[in-house]
Amino acid sequence: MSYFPEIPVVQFEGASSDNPFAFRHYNANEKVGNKTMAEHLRFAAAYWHVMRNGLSDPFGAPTALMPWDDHTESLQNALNRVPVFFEFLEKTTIPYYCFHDRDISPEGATLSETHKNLDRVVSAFEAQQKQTGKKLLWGTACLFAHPRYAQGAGTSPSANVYAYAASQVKHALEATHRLGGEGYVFWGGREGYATLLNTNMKRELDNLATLLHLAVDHAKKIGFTGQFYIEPKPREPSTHQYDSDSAACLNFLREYDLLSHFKLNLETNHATLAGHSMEHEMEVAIAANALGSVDANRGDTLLGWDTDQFPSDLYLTTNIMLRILKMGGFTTGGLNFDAKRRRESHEPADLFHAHIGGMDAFAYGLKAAHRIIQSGKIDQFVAHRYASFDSGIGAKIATRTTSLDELDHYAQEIPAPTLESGRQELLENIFNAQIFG
Ligand code: XLS
Ligand code: NI
Ligand code: NI
Repeated sequence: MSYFPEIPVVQFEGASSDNPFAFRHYNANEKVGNKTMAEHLRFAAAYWHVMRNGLSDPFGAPTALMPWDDHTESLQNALNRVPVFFEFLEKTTIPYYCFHDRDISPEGATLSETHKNLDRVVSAFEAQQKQTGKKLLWGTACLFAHPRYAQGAGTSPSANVYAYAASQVKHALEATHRLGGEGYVFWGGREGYATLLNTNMKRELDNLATLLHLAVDHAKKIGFTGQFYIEPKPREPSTHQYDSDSAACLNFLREYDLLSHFKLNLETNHATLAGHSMEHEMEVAIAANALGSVDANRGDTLLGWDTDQFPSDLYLTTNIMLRILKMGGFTTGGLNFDAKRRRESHEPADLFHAHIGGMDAFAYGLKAAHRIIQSGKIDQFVAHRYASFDSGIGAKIATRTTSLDELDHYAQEIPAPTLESGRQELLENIFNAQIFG
């Protein structure tokens, strides 16, 4: 039985191919440096977008055609979706996936029935993983959709709501563990506030940190050794979310003694919502040795919200892969397409066009980033730009073995410093030369 009978298993055909269901750059086993493209890129598909996103928007009904789905919240419908998703993974050759507990299984009449539903669907995932060799990059709990979480989950003003959230985290973590997940994500869409008039910020942050500590403790208890991540986002759906950007997350993790247990899962469109570039967010995380994984998408410069579009911008993919390569590659993380088709792209075939395009854009970015590193020109320029800190008075500053007295004396003895060009335009030309190939 095939759910996508018209779609072939997507193969690499090279840049000259005009087959819309072929890769032009992503060649899984081709080596770039000392690893294959598949090893570098570690692509994952997001269950919530592929299987559950009907493509509605705040002004209009869903448009997505999902002939396999009966549009009920029944357990049977949840089970029916599972083989569809795995056929999708097989045909796109995407090796990993990510899920929220509530994407894959419905709420029951009681919390314990809800957990039973999850267990049942996880068994179906387990069987499909065994059959196809597909793997779980990370799991997470949806602590933002249900009305009970309207005022927060780990930051709810109600201890009972908090307990519900904790119960969900426990079961989602156990499901992730059962499926051999390499990571577990916390994204706090409701962990923030709408107004400070009713908010005790300190109390909410303390409680949120406790939830993360409890999760770390529980992971130890059940033997889950995967990586925990926080995914920053400044707003949407909440007016202000505590995990607003890389710097805010790192500060929170440090303050509450969680930095040794967590890394960041950075999403491009969240970076731009926070008023940063993705490159900026990555540099901040990498400097703290805390870049774990990437939610690969992009925003639209003309729209101010999280459009979660598929990555197609080669500048962006090159910049992302440049930083991934420089940090030595992903370990537990990967490139998760947390991206949705446009509402107008409602046919199943569009799911394939979207992912094929994203995979090719990242494969191209990987090759360009590798060429940039190989040419060494930008790295040499940057090294030279800071070379004055490698010896003499600069080395004393770098090793913090000087004083204001010494620097004062030194500065008065030397000729006035002259300005050296930052060469931004030259560097942009060098970067472009490698994108052109
Ligand atoms: C929403 C987030 C979400 C997380 C997982 O904006 O990107 O999808 O990745 O909860
Ligand atoms: Ni995301
Ligand atoms: Ni997002």
